[in-house]
Amino acid sequence: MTDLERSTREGFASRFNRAPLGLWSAPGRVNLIGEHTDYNDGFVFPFAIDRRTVVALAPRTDRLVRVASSFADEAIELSLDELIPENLHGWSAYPLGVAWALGSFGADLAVVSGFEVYIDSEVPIGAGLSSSAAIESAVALALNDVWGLGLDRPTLARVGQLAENRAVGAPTGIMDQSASLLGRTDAAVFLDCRTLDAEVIPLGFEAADLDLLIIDTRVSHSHATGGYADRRASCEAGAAALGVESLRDVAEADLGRAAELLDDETFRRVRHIVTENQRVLDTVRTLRERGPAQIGPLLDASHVSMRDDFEISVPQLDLAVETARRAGAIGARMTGGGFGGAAIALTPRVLLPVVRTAVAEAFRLAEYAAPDMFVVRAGDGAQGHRDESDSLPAAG
Ligand code: GAF
Repeated sequence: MTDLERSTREGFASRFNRAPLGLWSAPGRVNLIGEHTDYNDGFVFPFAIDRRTVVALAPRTDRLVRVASSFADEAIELSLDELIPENLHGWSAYPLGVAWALGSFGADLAVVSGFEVYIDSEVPIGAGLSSSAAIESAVALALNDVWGLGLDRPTLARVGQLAENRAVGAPTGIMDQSASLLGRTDAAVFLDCRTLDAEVIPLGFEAADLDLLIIDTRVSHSHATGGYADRRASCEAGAAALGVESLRDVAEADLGRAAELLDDETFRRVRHIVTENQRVLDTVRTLRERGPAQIGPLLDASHVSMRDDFEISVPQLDLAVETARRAGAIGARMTGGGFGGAAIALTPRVLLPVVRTAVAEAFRLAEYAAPDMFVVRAGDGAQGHRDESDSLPAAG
């Protein structure tokens, strides 16, 4: 048992005065490439990281739900009869939103049992590593088991997305939950967000002596407000003006016509999505044919596109990316929804200290808050087990 699993079990016991039925966990994610393409029916290539959220959960015999966590003092209580998005607020909207969303995927919320859940996490909050998807995926896996729903993992990803869209109010796509549920050690998830076909592809970073450095700028962001929804609306407006169902249906060869039909800003939003989809395909092909040391230019081009066309970067992210590249990273880009959060820098292991020092110094000179920097590795997706058995079969 890991330290985090032990502390989650203890947190449950001290909060609810009994033992949980079991522990379920799910990781945060890093997106290697493919940004804002998920809600445009496009391609993404994220991986689950080696930092997890653990939930300890036990059913009740009545209809009460009680939710507690290591990151909030108060426990939230409500009856399953009151479980609607309008009643869910703050951090508890993530776990409770999942319970509500399962009602759209086969759970009969009028008859299922209440439950108690305690949540602890080592996924940094606000760093752009999807601490939210980690909670949603762990809770979805736990309730899928405890309520006996038999849903497969792609469906559990849709449950988490629905919770995020309706209970949290962030109009996000399917990428983060898919990575958290489908990820594997040393591999990334190549996901077609239109068909939800997923392929797990080895990254080979270890063998190539490469590390993925996270540079968390500590500029906070929220996808429930402002820019994220605005970008999504621009994409939908662009698709409508071009007469296609989604921007997935626009090819690079169509961009000339798009430039004539669209205003400059909408055109640049569209161009980011179209070229980013192609960069995901190129990254997967390059990785397979030439290895991870060759994908750097695609990461760099992705950042430029997000900075100039999609306009979701911030000066701290640009500085992190430029400095890391100059200090020896083979490719770097902001990752996640943007407007803050983290950059990634794919770095030869021997140059890690040089890159870290250069970025820290650049931030100091610019008088920005010191960034938080750490290496992440691709880890396994969500998993869980009840106490009385060693392990549960994978969902689905
Ligand atoms: C956030 C969202 F949750 C994802 O669905 C995705 O759109 C991402 O931003 C941008 O690629 O993480």
